[in-house]
Amino acid sequence: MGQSHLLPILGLLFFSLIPNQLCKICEVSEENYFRLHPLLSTMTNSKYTTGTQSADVLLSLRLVGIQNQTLIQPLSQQVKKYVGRKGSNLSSGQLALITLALGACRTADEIFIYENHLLGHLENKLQAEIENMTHDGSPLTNYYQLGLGVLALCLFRGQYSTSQVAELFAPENKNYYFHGQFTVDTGAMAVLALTCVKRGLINGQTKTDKKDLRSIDDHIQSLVKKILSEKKENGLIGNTFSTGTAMQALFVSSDHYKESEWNCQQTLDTILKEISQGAFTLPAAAAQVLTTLMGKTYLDVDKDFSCASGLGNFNIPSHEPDTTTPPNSPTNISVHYSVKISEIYSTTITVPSGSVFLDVMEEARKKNETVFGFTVEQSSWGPYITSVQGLKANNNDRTYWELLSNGRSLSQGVGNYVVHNSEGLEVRWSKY
Ligand code: CBY
Repeated sequence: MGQSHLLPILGLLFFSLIPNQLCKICEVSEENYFRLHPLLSTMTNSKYTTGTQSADVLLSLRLVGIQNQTLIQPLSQQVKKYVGRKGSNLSSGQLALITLALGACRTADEIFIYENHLLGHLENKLQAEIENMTHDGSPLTNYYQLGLGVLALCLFRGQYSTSQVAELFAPENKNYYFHGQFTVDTGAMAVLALTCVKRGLINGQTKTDKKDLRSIDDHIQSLVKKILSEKKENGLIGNTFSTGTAMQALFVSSDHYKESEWNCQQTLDTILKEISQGAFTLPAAAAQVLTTLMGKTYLDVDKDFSCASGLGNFNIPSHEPDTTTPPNSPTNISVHYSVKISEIYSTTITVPSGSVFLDVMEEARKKNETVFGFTVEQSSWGPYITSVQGLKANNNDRTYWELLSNGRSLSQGVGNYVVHNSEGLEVRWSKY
């Protein structure tokens, strides 16, 4: 065969290898779609308490290609109403998430992004985050939100400085760590943002500076290594709720690790098992993991690309039978509850079985408002404790109220964690 014949074949081979090399994805096969039903029912049957929760769900439905307008329309309305209500009080990450959801694919929602100058607002919010860091090292919110912000600006061609991004997301930055421990959610979001910026530099959309490109690539390399080192024996990366985002980061950065370093199928199987055990009861949690399990990542957001209909033959469960029906006559359980600042204040509380951490805190407050009084705010992950005994958590000081059970930090919030008989629950004044 002459050279002229070989060239097109080599070209074809080259192009068929590129996507594989840049993006290695394992996803749920069609015969296993039914195992995703619990996620869909969490996402479609919950009452959304915050607009960011709706944004999380909207983004996911659009990315996986669910086109059902009776589901999509109300979510899109809720998100827009929320922007109207909160205006400039939205945080950087909230604005970013809302922009991603409204512009996930080509729809009329795009106009809303531009009419309301969401990108300009996001640019200002990110500058305010960075400004706050020059004072005491911590952003106004957190590094996960900074990652989301840069990701949205990059995907929607907003303004940002690549050298600033390269500097901000250096892996040794303290904001990647809580209690000295690398946070997988935060690292994974940074990898997604940095990969978007890197692609922009390579494709020549942004002015290429070789030094920035090299340092961004080094950061991705080192963050991927840190993410992989948080892989557990069962395949989870970090914990149940960070695994989805971690998988997305690994999907888009497969040129930074060897195939032998990550068994994607094992991680996928463990997540499917966790779904069947009812782990994903929060819309935000279900939405993030659904995107991943359908082989999509936040880098697939493209306002100029028509909305896919990937899940055309996917049955959306209308009313999932409730598998967690409480027993007919609720039995009571009792738990130990304490608030720890430097002193410990303890009590014993009786609640119906099936109660969550927040129920225990409310019972304790009824007993003694001074000692057990607290305030709570809604977040996209459910209620978040902001103060106890009047002592308020503060981002600049990196203080927060940590939840523990028998001395171990919990991986669920107060609205979600179901308490057990004779368990020792604690809210502790902590520094991350
Ligand atoms: N999202 C955010 O801004 C949050 C970013 C995030 C990294 C987030 C986890 C991951 C995500 N996907 O959104 C995050 N948590 C942060 C940054 C924080 C800090 C918030 C303060 C700040 N600077 O903004 C802080 C204080 C360290 C923190 N999380 C505290 C807590 C505890 C809350 C207790 C309380 N006071 O109510 C708690 C319960 C841990 C504990 N044992 O005390 C906690 N977080 C948990 C469990 C979680 C996970 C929730 C999982 C679940 N099923 O409920 C989490 C997904 C998340 C939300 N935190 Co934080 C991490 C995980 O376990 N994988 C952007 C916005 C637009 O949505």
